[in-house]
Amino acid sequence: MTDPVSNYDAIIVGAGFAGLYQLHRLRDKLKLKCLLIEAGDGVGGTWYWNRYPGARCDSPSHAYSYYFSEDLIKKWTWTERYPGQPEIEAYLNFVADELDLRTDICFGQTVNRCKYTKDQNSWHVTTADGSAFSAKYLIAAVGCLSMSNKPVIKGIETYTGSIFHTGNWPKEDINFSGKSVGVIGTGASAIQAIPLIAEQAKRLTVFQRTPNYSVPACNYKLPGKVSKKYKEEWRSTLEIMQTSRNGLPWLEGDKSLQEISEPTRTKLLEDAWQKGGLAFREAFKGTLRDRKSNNIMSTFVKNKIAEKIENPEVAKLLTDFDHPFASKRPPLDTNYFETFNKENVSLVDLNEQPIKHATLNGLETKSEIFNLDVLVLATGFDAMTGAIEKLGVIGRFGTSINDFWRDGPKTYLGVHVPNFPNFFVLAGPGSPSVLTNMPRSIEFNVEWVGDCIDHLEKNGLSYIEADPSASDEWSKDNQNLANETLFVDAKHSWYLGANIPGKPRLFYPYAGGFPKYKAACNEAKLQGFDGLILG
Ligand code: NA7
Repeated sequence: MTDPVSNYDAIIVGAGFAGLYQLHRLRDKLKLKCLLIEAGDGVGGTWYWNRYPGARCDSPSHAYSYYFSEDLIKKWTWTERYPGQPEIEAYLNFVADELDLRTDICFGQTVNRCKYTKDQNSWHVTTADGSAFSAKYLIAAVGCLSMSNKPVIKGIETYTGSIFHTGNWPKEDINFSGKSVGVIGTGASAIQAIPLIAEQAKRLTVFQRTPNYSVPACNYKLPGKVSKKYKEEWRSTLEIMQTSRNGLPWLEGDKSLQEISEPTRTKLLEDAWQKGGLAFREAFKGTLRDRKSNNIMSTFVKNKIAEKIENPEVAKLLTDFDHPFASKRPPLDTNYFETFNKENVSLVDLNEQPIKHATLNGLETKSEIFNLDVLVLATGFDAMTGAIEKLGVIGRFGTSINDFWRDGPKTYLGVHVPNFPNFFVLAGPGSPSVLTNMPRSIEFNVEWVGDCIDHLEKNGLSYIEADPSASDEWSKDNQNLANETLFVDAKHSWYLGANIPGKPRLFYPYAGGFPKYKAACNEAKLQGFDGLILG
C-alpha cells in the first residue's frame, strides 16, 4: 500500500474528524504527497476508541458533521437528534470512502517518535513496529480526548476480574448480565454508560468523587422531513454556527437570569429544560461569566436532579457540590439520575470512603469490600496535551515537546509551537477545540494549516513556526480570558488539567470563544502571518 521508504510532503497523525479532512485538504486541494498514520485499524479517532455502551455525541447530529462539502451534506442522513458512536463511526467511514482517503492511510501503526532535522528541513517519523517515514510537514490530529487517564489503584495488577476504560473500549460486546460491576467516575462517559450497564448487571456500584450536573438529552429519532429540512437549510445553519461562541447552531440568549424576574424566570428555565440538550447552557446570557446568574441556574438544575431521586441520602450525595454549572463540561443524559432509584444500583462517595486498594475480586475502600466481576474506569483523559506528548516530538535544538511544555503548553493560535518548525497541532491547547462543536473548530484549523502550507509552497519558503513572544502573549492572554469566566472555579476540571496529578494548572482550551479566535487568526493572516516566523 504505502512505500515506507518514501518521503512525503506531509505526514498527518490520527484519522478522526481532523486528520481525515486535513488529508483531503492537503492531498486533493494542494496536491501534496501525504501519508496519514493511524494507530487503530479503522477511521474514527475518538469515535473509534470510545465505543462504551451509550457513547453518544452531545452536539446535534446535523451540526456534528463536515460542512466543507455540500456533496457530503446532501449524501448523508443522520437518524437521531444526537448521533451515537456507531453512527458517527459509520459517517466517518462514509467520508473516507467518498473522498477515497484510505489509499493514503496507514492503519495499525502507533507513532512514537517525530524528530525534526534542520539540515533536511524534514520530520523523521517512526512507529512502534520500527517503520520510518519522513516529510516536510507534520500535523498532529490526535484529538483532545484520546489519552486515557487511568487512576493509580494499589494492587490493581492482582485483581482477577475484567477492567475496561471507557476511552479504550473493546470492539466486541461486553456482556454484563448476571455480573457485579463497578464504575469509577461520574463524568460524561459514566453518565452515558451507567443507565445501560444498570439494565444488564446483577449489581452496579458507582464510585463517585465529584457529583455532576447533567441536562436531559431528550434524544429522538429524526423524522425524514426534519433531515430533509436540515439539508436544505445547511447554509443558514452554518452561518449561525460560525457566529456562535461555541460553534453550535444556536446563539446565546440575550438576557441574563438575574435580569429576569420571577415568575417569568422559572418559566423560561422550565421551557429550556424541557427542550434539553446543550442549548440549555446557552439559554441565558453570561451564565459562565456572571456568578449570580450562574447560581440561579445551578440551583435550578440541582433541584431538578433532587426531584428525580427517591432516596434523600442518595439525592444529597448527587447534589452536594459547589462548582458552577457548566464550569465543567455539562453532560447530557438519558435516565442517569433515575438509575439510582433501581434496586441493583448503589452509589459510593469516595470522599467518605476512598479506595484503599484492589483485591483479588474487586476493591476495598476505607469501610467496605466490593466484589466486582467487571471494573469500568470512566475516569476521563489526559486532555489536550497527553496524546501530543505521546508522539515523542523533538523540535529544533533537540528539545522534546514534553520538556518544552513542562510548565504548560505554549502555542500560538493553538496550532503552532515555537522551535517546532512546520509542526501543526489541530484542535491544540490554546485553540477553542473542546469548548466548541468540534467539527467547526476542526474545519477552521485544517483550513488554516492548508493556507499556511499553501503560502510556503507558493512562495518557495521552507518553514513556518511560532514566534516565541507571540506564543507567550497568546498563552498569557488566554489565561486572562479564562480568569474572566467561571471555568477557573471548578476544582477537578480537565479544562484546567486538574484531573491529572502533577499537570500544570492552566486553562487549556482557548477561552475567548470561536468568533474571537477566528478573528485573531484572520487578522494574523491579513498582517502577513503575524506572530509566525517564516523562512
Ligand atoms: P471526565 O469528564 O474527565 O470524567 C471523569 C470522571 O472520573 C470524573 O467524575 C472524575 O472525578 C472521575 N475520576 C477521575 N480520576 C479519578 C480517580 N483517580 N478517582 C476517582 N474518580 C476519578 O471524563 P469523561 O470521559 O466522562 O468525559 C470527557 C469528555 O468527553 C466530556 O467532558 C465531554 O466533553 C465528552 P472528578 O470530577 O475529577 O472528581
